[in-house]
Amino acid sequence: MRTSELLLPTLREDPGEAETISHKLMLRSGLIRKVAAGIYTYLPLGLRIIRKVETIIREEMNRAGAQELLMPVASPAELWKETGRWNFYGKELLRFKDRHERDFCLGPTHEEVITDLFRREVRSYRQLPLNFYQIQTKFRDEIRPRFGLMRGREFIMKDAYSFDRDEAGARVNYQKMYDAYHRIFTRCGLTFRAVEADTGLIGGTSSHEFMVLADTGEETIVYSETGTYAANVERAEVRSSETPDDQAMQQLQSVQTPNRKSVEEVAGFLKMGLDRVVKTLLYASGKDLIAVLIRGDHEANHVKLQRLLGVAELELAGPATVEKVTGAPVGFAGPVGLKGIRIVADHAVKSARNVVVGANQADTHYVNANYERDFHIDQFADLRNAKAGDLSPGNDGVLKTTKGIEVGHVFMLGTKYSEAMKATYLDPAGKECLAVMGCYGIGVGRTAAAAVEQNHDDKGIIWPYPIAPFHVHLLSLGQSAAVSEAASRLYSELQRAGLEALWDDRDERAGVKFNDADLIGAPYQVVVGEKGLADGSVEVKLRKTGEKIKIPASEVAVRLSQLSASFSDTACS
Ligand code: 9G3
Repeated sequence: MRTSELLLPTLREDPGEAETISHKLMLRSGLIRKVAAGIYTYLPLGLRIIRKVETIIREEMNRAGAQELLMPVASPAELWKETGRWNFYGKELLRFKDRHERDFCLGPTHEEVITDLFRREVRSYRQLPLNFYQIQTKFRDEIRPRFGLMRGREFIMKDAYSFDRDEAGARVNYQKMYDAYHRIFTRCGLTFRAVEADTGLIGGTSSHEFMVLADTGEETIVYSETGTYAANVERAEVRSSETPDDQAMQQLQSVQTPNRKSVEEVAGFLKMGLDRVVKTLLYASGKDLIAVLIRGDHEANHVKLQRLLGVAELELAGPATVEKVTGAPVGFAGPVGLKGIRIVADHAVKSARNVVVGANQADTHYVNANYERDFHIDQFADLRNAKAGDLSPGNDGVLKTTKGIEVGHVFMLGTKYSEAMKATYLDPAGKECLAVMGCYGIGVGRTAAAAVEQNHDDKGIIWPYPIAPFHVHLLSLGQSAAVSEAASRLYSELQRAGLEALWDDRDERAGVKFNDADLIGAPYQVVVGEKGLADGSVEVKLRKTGEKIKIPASEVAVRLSQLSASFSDTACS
């Protein structure tokens, strides 16, 4: 392709709304453009990357024995009502009515649709195992779409669904998908790690997330420094190692804490450690309210609380609700005398003695509050985030934390959907049996964005060879006939050698072309200029290292295609 014919609107500056480096660079290098919040157009160069990721995914899914199909974006409400998810999900499920007033949603995932296909078309155990996949557009109406393709509302997902006769069969498919994901992300040139994950609201028995390790990742991973344990912090159990606090109970006392609301402010004001304060968080799920007690030095785990309550919709109650329930503004809520609301607490609260809690009165806290004597708790559960220094649940050392971007997720689903939708097969004895399912997702755009998060410098993107939009960025400097002829010849030779070349043939200054080439991030840059041509040579630059070598123009195509053979992803799979 020639830049003069392409829509490739590179930007000199970071657009204001972009926060993460991948969002900034994907906008600046002309890969995507926003149409609405969380909704993007993939420009020609951006689409080339998406298509390369899809091709790697397709090859590995086919190799793993999955068969590709394509399900619709519009999903009828009836199917979602059978599984109870039509009402389970809130505004994230974008619903609409057709001209006949029938209810539909834009598919955020396709368990219902694929299970409906299965129950209509599959009858015998002989037809199992089956594994269907699609690479298709999803819609999830996120409250706060951000970070470009990292958390969009409309996005391309590869989603696969396996059907087996039994749990043992399902585990075989799960392992095949797990291994296929390992090959996919390796071939995409990513540094990643599979971690134990929460089965969340999808249900099912176990799952793993494939995380691209990056400091800007939204997910927190806890892992054992000396062992093999690694999990998304949403899922990581906490092995309560609190030693019972055996100090005597002191007398309950209310103290003035003028305008001290946060745990830090209260602890600082009372000259106590954060672990001596117990925070009371009020959550609302629809109309239901619940008070959650967490020790001051711990973080509440939203996903664990959702699982405990079995709800999808859960958020911190607003200030008005807090005021109504506790009689005090936010920051002074506490369990003492709190009536008419369920109180759950993290295990660590149970053994805490003489703690500080809100007094349900403005600017007032209690000190020396003690569970059972001064306040009751309806249920104890593991409700906090594991943190660095905790004992590993894998019993293999002490935990550390790091950040990751979730690019893939594999789930053992069990019979949750086949039971709800009566998706059965006849076993050899002719008995109706529930199909055992698995489901497996990859965010295609998110994989590309994660690759940028992991592969960039201050000049721009450094694409891993297998998913680069082009292998060679050919720059002709100046408008002389000699340069244009040499560049044109080289352009054809590169293509004949099987390399994808982007020729920057614009009438632009050299500096503009160099900056754009570094920003766009093709693995190789080839510069054709008057000076070099004087001795028949061109300059080749390796984007990743900045290393430059002079090569006779006649040898460039061969040398680069040899070099590329070592980079191409099939070589490293
Ligand atoms: C919804 C909405 C959002 C959702 C879901 C349903 C996430 C939902 C989980 C999954 C599980 C797997 C197949 C591919 C791999 C992931 N967000 N999930 O089920 F209605 Cl609005 O999607 N599905």
